[in-house]
Amino acid sequence: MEPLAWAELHGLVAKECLNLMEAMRVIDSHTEGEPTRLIIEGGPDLGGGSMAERRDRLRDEFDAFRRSAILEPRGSEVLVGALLCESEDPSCDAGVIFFNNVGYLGMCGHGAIGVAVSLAYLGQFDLGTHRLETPVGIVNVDLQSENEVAIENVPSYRFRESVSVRVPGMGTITGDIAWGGNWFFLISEAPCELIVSNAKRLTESSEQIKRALKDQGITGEDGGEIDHIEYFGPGKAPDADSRNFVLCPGNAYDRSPCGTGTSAKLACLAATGKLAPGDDWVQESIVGSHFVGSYRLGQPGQVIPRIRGRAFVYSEARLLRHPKDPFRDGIV
Ligand code: PYC
Repeated sequence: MEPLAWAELHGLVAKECLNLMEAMRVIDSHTEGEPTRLIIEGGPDLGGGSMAERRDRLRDEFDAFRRSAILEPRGSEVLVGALLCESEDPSCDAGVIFFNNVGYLGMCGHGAIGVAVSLAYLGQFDLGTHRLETPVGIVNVDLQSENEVAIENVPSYRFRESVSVRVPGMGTITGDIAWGGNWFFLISEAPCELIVSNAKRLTESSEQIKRALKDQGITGEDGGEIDHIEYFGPGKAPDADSRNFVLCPGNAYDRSPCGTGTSAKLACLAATGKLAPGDDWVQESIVGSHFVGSYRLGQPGQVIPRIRGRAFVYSEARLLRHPKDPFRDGIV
């Protein structure tokens, strides 16, 4: 067969196949090591309403879409998805719903930084401040350069101090409960050094703590599950104030210092008077990357955290779902 005819035939077959498939267009980035998959086309029609209402509709009616975008074979447990939506609030530039391998997040700090850098990569965000509507409130994102972003997160606060939980095989563990856009249990003493080679031990012990909190009915203020567990230890870099390990809801650990986790930490530092408004707090992650956090005062008892970090786009792709693919909705 003539090479040209072969190519044409081949092209045709490929085109026909593509017509059968559903495709979503994604931009993948990582923020201080933690990946974000921004979905810019191909999401379900969620209609109007607040971002919380649309997040609920996505969860109740289109959860297969989340699984397809995030689970293997197209994704992994480490990925956080961000579905780009039109905002309801006219003062916002975009709306976003964050999710992971097991469900939906209120906010995601590393994700918001990744979204801003990805939208800049697409030419949709200029340098300067933009507003993102999330299911738990509005987040200001200040794009400072191609890769540097400072977010002003939703109001954050320490809900309870020094809460003890009995953990089978570990004894009594004490920590603070704080909101940073998700619910966190913050523990100042880790069972071992916060280094990647200890990730298995840190993951298993924090999973046990998460389970014990749930079993003993210890929740966030609104009854919300405390689905993020955070250990703290001394920083390793000379300028780091602290290092953390953050267990995410699907039991993967955050490679970044976790934007909402750092916000929860800032709320606790403010509550104990250990950090003054406007002062910097350098939070190092388990992989050695860092966020620079600070806060201003919000409503009584609340702080408005500011988290600065870097993100880099590493891929743009069309994810395809062939109707005959047994794993078109991911491997559950
Ligand atoms: O950066 O807020 C965050 C986050 C939450 C879960 C993973 N990253």
